[in-house]
Amino acid sequence: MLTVYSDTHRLHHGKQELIDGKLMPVVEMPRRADTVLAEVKARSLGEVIAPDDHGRAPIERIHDPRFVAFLETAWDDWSAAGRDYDALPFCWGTRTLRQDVDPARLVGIDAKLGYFSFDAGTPITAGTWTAAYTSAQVALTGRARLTDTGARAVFALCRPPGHHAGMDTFGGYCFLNNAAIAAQSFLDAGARKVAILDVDYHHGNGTQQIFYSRSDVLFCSIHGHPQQEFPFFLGWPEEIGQGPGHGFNHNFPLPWGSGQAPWFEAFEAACRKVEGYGPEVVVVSLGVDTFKDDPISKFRLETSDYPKIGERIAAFGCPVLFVMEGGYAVDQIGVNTVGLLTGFESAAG
Ligand code: SP5
Ligand code: ZN
Repeated sequence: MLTVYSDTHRLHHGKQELIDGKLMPVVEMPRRADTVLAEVKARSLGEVIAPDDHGRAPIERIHDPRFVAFLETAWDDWSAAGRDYDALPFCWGTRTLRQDVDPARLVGIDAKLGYFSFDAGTPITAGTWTAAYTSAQVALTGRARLTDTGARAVFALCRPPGHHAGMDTFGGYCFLNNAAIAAQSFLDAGARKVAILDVDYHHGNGTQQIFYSRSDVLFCSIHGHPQQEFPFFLGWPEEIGQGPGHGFNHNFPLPWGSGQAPWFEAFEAACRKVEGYGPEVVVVSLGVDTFKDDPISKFRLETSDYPKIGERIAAFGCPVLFVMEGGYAVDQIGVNTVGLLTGFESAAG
């Protein structure tokens, strides 16, 4: 299996995030991608290539251009305000404040950070824009390779991750929604039905929001129940899509402590939704924070479970783009991620 990867991810290295009410060292660190790449090489998964530059247009098929422009200049605006440490928002326009302010009227960086975000756990640093832009290009290059070569699968080793980023919001360590950008790019290259299967521990709230009213992209997610887990305010089972998207969104939330049996039962139900939809291509939002030793998550999958996930995905029988999302047990995310991919390869033949 081909891997797409760029060292540019290193330019995004936040120092601290707000976690349990305290500023703590970030868990979404460059060494995550290093561990995965090292295992790709150790297991001889296949060739590793650098991304091509597909430009800004495919990003703006998903994200509001004002949001993209904000991300591009956020660090400079923050620096111009005299700050030489990571940028974090602290004030949001929730229910009792105005929801409809034209963002063009928001002048200060603190207002813009609040407008375009939903959490205080996602620091912006000097290299964040370049890293996030390149991460989207990694996914887009994976999409192009899959379309152009007729390969069964490609691995887009994206960092920073993407599935929490909405049409005009960043959060959950995500800035640009790599999986959504790739899914749209498949459609723009001629596909008519794309499914996104999100196996990250957290709900892919950004991906759900982006495609919630559409029937050309099915979204299925297995994740920590929003009653207990971030992002709390989306990911409930009754969210099944709206308007033309009604019936094209499926959430499978599970309680803290869920291990192999309940996880695979929910995963099987999600896989059946994918198969019932009959997509031409599947994008997998591949997080391995479902692992029992993940420092911020509370599922209990074991290393031996990951190849089985890959085997089941291979049974879809259609091309698959794997897009890296979360996973914070840094020493094991390589083994678990590549274990899933080699499980896919052995079953896909
Ligand atoms: C891509 C991805 O996996 N993003 C995850 C973002 C999670 N951010 C919120 C983390 C909250 C952690 N709370 C548990 C603290 C343990 N003491
Ligand atoms: Zn996650």
